[in-house]
Amino acid sequence: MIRIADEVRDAGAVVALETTLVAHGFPPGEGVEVGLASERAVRESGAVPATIGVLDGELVVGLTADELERFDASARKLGPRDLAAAVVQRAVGATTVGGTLAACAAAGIRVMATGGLGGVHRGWPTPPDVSADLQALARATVLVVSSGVKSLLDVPATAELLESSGVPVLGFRTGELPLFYAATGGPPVSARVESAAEAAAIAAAHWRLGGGGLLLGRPPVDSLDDVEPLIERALAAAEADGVRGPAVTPYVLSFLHRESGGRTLAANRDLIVDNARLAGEIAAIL
Ligand code: PSU
Ligand code: MN
Repeated sequence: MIRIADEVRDAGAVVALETTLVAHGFPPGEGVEVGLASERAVRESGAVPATIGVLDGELVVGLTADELERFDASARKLGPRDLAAAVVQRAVGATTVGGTLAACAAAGIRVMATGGLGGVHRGWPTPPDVSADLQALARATVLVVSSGVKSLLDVPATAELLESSGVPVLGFRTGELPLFYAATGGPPVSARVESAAEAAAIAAAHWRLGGGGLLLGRPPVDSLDDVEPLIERALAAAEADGVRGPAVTPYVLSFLHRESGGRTLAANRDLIVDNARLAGEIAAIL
């Protein structure tokens, strides 16, 4: 039911990568390129990438490049609760951060990278939409490297929930949780770190103390500071089109990619690959 690639099983340092951003976060074809670029970045840091998804009745930890090609917009989006059904029903299933963390537990992986964590959607409790990423992170024994929480969400509320759940929120050379496309303006982190080694040491200490998941926020190198009006337009369009639940994030991302003339797309790609590189450095140290 679970297939772990030999290279992943034998590796000392592994970084888990998700497939929802591959299938649903980019225009057709480009998501696979981002996934492969992330894998290369992990390798350049001295770790082995384990891209995770459900295929042909198995939860695969360490997809091949050919297998990754099958993750297009028709793939199911799999949170933690969806893994079993996708395996039994032999669906092509793209794992979210939460779904990927569930696989990390099964495979013993301690570091993962993504673009932006899911969280509390704006307007809570209407809709009462909170990503399963948060509970999964609280339960996992994994350090997630991201550019904070996706800023189409209610980031301060998400930060509060992370605090309530006992999840350390580390800032990579910043005291503010990055706002996905924007480097500054987010809520304060619980601790600022200056290096990959310091983040690795804190994660190891957190686990020795019986703790679970940690978030490490790495700010995007090229900060986009003018996206908020576009995000508001995207959310209004989603509402007008009756888009709900798991469909909201893919809808909003593609709206932004289109309406920004590709600026958010380039930013999203770069930050994902840079997060994968940093995650690789941390895995190599751990
Ligand atoms: N980061 C990106 N693009 C994405 C995601 C993260 O740059 O598409 C995905 C992750 O898989 C995350 C999901 O778990 O968005 C959150 O979806 P939702 O808001 O529906 O929980
Ligand atoms: Mn949701």
